[in-house]
Amino acid sequence: MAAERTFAMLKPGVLSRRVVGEIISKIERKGFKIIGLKMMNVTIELAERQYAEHKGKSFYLDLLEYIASGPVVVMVLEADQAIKLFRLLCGSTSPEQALPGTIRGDYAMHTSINIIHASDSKESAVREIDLFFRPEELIDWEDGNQKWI
Ligand code: FUP
Repeated sequence: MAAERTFAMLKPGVLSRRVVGEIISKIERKGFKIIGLKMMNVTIELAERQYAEHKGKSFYLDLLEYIASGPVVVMVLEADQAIKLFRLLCGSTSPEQALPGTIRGDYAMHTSINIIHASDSKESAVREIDLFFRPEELIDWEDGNQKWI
């Protein structure tokens, strides 16, 4: 099966809560290959581009303010079916529906601050990776463990 790439963001608050390592551990333990990783501040302009599909919705302005409110950790993850499997690991958008064991199920209480972002389609993944990473920031390293994952 061809490896797929997806975009992940640990949203503002994860650094304050000191849980960056725990969440990345869950992502690694599942078997995703991290090929891009950095910490950054997101401007309102960048948040607008990331969430353009939600423009006009009731939660849109609060969402932009939240995403720009503190540093985030962004990643590009690679795996077979990375987009679908990573969204499963994150859990439902609403923490009320996210099952225990998922990242949102274990770390989030409210939809508006649901701790993690995961691309929802191939098109979104390509667009979001391109928005947040330059090509030279992605490292396609040799994965000797691939046959076990
Ligand atoms: P997801 O694909 O899981 O990130 O979910 P959506 O694209 O539907 O929503 C994007 C973000 O908007 C969510 F992560 C949180 C926020 N949101 C709200 O604050 N309220 C809502 O009712 C829906 C989404």
